[in-house]
Amino acid sequence: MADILTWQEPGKGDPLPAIRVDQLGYAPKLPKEVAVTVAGDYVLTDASGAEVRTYPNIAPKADEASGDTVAMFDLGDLAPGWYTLTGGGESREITVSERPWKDVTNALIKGFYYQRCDELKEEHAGVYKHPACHTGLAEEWRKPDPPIPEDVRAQIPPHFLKMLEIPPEEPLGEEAPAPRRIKGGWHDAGDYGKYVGPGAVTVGHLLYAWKLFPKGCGDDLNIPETGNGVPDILNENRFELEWILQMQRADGAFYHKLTTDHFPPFIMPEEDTQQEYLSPISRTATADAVAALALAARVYRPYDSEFADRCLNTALFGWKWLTEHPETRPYRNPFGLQSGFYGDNEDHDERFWAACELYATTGEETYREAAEGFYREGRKLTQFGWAEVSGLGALCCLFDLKEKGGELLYDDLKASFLRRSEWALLVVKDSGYRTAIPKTEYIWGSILTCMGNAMAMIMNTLITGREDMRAGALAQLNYALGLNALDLSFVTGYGERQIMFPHHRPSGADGIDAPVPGLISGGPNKKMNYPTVKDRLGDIPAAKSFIDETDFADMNEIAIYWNSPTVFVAAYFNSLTAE
Ligand code: 9MR
Ligand code: ZN
Repeated sequence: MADILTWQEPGKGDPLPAIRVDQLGYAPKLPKEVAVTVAGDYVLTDASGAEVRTYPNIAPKADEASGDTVAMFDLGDLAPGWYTLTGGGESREITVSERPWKDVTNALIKGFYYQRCDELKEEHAGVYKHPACHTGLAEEWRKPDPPIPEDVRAQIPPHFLKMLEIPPEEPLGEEAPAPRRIKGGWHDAGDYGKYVGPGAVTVGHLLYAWKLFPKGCGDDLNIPETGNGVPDILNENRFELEWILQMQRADGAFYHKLTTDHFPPFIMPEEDTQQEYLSPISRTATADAVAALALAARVYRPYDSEFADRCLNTALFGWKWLTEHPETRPYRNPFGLQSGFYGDNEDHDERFWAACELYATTGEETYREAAEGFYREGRKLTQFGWAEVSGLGALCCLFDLKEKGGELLYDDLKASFLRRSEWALLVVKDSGYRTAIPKTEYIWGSILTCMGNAMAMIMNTLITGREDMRAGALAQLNYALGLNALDLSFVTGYGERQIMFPHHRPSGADGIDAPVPGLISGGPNKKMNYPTVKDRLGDIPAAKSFIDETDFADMNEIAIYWNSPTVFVAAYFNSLTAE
């Protein structure tokens, strides 16, 4: 095997290749877009050196996001084989194969297994094995916020002060619940925290990937449950769902998160023995949990009706709490609980998703009415992130409820969805590398924008059959796998030039050179939230604002809810090659 190339600091080392490709290759009957940064004629030859096709007069244009001049073109239909594209004084190998994205899709799903808060056994995890972690008893966080001294208060910006005025939590029961062991769940990201909202959103992406593209989701992933008669993607999601089920408070609301009060240093999970706390509850976490559990009740019913009932009953109890607490009240981190925030001022999108799933699962009118109410407020139907989740509600309406959604939740929503998803394709057309990230949106976790837009384009093509939408979505998978301004695959373990140093504690602490495989990086971040990055990168173009080093969580962390939309996209294209 050729040496793995890695991220290259701009201006250092050899210049990046002028021809950019999907480093895992292309499928015979799907688009094969490549990018080139030098003008001229390009020639494709096959393994015997015979000329297959020429692409004359390719004329790159300036691309603001990357600062490159770049042109993209489709190589056209090709039989499986090895090819060489030559032009602009360079050549690059191109692979065409029947199942180019099969292995990476499986790896992206297995990536969740590696995030399990559990013992990872050698037979499943190989060199990435580790003993059980986070095995202590979790306590409810009950420390009151300390008063803010006047001189400190005077220095706090007004918008932040306003946030501090939000009461940090619902009134707690008089007595603290007994500390208890809460098992399982996925570590969220590069840290070991576990957060209900982001976890539920991740399950949403993955269960819809499975519902829509079962043939693309692989099986036989060598996880502990493999071979039990349940598809492995469902086995893996159940590990998170069982954790979510334990995160409900006695009154029906869900705790926002289960974390230690500080991020630990780069140590293995079993070495992180700090106290774990149940944070205050939040409405967003509660509604997300209700939605994911209601969806799970439908998905798992054929395999295990006891589990499906448990999911549904827990969801119904959570929904009852939500209806008794209709007012929006954003979560705020109590002082001292310094793990991830996942703050969100708006909870109607979460309630919308929850109502859609409950309606789809139970068929009861009250959920339809609730969903319609939240829908009427105007939803961002093409958003799939941890903060704005309306897209998951759209998935439910468009592909599960369908005609049962009626005039509003089907006809109107479909028309509105199709209109809004045009925008995703416009972003692609506006980008030199056909990347679905607007040039101003290279922020922390820009891969989420990219994959969320790809999901919207896939949903569009599933409804309309449009090939331009499908090609637009495929360009995002290509982006993740190296067709980008950095010539870099953002998925650990995959690609000729791949990230090696994600901000991921186990990968940094395990003493093994290769990072844990199947994890996608958050990607370029022009905001450069970490001040030291600015000194390193200076005024670099947005699409190149990236450093493949462990220190930079703001550009090179991994997260479960970045892997999951990537699974959705990869599973779709993998399923197209499975027929
Ligand atoms: O994904 C989150 C990103 O959108 C925010 O800008 C960022 C800063 O608040 O936080 C990200 O989430 C992190 C979380 O707070 C803690 N675990 C790691 C997450 C990924 O970086
Ligand atoms: Zn753990």
